[in-house]
Amino acid sequence: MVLLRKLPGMPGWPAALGLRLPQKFLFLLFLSGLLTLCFGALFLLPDSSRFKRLFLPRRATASSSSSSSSSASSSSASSSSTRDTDLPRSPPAAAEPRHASPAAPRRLREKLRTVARMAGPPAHTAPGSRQQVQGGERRAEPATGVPPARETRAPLRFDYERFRRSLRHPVRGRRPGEDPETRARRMKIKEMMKFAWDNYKQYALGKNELRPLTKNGHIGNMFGGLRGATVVDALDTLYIMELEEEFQEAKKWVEKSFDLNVNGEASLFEVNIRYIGGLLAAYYLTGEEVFKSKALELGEKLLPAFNTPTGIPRGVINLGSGMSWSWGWASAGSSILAEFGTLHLEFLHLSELSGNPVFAEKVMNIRKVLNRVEKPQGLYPNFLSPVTGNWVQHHVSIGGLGDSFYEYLIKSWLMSDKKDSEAKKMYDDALEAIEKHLVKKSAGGLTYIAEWRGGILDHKMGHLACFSGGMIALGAEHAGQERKQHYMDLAAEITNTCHESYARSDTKLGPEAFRFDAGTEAMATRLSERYYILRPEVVESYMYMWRLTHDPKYRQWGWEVVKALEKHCRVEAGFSGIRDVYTTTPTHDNMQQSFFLAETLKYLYLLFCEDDVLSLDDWVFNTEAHPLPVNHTNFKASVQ
Ligand code: DMJ
Repeated sequence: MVLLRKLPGMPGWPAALGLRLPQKFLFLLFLSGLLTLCFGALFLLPDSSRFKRLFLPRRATASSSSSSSSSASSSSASSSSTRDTDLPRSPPAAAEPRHASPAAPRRLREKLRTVARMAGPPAHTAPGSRQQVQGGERRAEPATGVPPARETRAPLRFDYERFRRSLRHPVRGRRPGEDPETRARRMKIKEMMKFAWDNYKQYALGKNELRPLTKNGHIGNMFGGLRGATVVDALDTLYIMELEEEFQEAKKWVEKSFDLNVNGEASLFEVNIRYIGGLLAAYYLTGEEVFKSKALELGEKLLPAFNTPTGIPRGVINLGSGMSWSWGWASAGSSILAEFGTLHLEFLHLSELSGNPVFAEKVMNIRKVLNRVEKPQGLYPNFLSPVTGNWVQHHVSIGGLGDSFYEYLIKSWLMSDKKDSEAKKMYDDALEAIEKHLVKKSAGGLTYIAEWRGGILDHKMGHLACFSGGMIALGAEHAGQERKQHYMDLAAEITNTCHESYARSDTKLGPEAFRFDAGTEAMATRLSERYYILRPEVVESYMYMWRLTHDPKYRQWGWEVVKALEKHCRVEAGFSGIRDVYTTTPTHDNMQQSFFLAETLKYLYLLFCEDDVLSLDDWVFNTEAHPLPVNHTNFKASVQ
């Protein structure tokens, strides 16, 4: 209209139509009626939240915008897909919070109701828990992200004492007359932990990792300015090993120096598995409130990463501003399966402890998106667009980029006390597809899991993929009778192959990746794959295989690793990774990874413990080996 009026030589409109005054009046009446109708329709359309946002104050749109969330579909979001593709590391366009809503499919709504029931009405409020950071702006939101339930019962809180009473075994186990050799070996591993901790404390306390050759600390850029990754990763290992003084040192650092008000780009996945996992485990083991409140506060800071059209989080988040990005290296602005698929265990516990279902809602929505998307040959590719919810590339791997997604499916089921049958089914179906398309036997009779690139197999296994022996054994325990032996055999074969990758090296430590082609079996063929960075996956599988079979060879193999670590990785001021496992005089990489204390040493220690220490009946280990309790019972109690 305005344009027409301003055009030179054009009369005003509707004068341009040559209307008289009464006709003009009627025309304007008609026009205003039409406008009113259009305006009203915006509010009645099923997905009117975007328009409502233009007209209503933000606070009022919170629940309605969430109603559109669960219906995010590939088609509706496809137009922004190009932007996401072009600018993988640029801030995303403001997106709606994706909460459960009346529009969510019935199954999801029921699940969320169950989770909300399990969590009870919000009673505990973590610092900042009623605010959600979005795109750098803090705005008020209901803590749950869903309209508050009309609740008249007394509020419930997490009852720590009740939780402890529900455990079936003492956390640190009993010590019935054990054989002296097993005890001596366990004590040796405890000494290694003390050595690793003492050196970290002396040279790098407060930094993320120790550099044991140069005797200083390393900060890196994975944790968005958070410090003390080794402290948080080590807490539960120190506690389990009864290194009391060292545990107190670590706890004191968390109380006095662990600063969450940071402003940097963090990996959502790494912060979750190391920091949130480590803090949650420390809380469940000790009941110390500081661990719980830090975990909840940090959990809140991760929530803005989920503000994408599908609710699939992006991989990188600025912990200060709440802006999130996809990794620059990730195909077409995609999110990584092993990253967004490895949040479930921790996020359910954040909801359990806070009484705030928002965390559970976020991860249940991820599952919903994954259930909806078509799987090529039943397989889960590693790259998914957070904008469209479609796969971006058909690369499938049970090693890096895919690994812990599968682990979290079976562990979600176990952690739910075997009630989450959806997770179990997803795991069973995924494993069946993996076995059908990826599991192979070498000419020399070694079973391995290849990688899949759009139907073409890459006959390679990464060190990371070696966790799968333990996972398959853990799942086999609970498979139907006829499948159980089959999966236990598969788990044993894979664990054996991973052991071969160690046994065939000069150092008796395994390479980062090993191959089965051109006459090679279980050895690295490329220079760039010959390093060992103190990774845990092989000993992790030994630990599960030992617990589930009690075949002494697994303890024997674990002890070989202890000796190799002592010989090749122990240096004057800690433990270091090595650059080449195929030489007896390897050079060191000058890095004591935090997962060495969280995982490698913990799994080795547990291998030489009785089964009731962190019993598999009571605990599941997150992917960084932090124990989280099985939900045997409802831990909530009324607060009078
Ligand atoms: C750990 O941080 C976790 O186990 C993760 O799932 C994968 N890799 C490292 C250790 O290798």
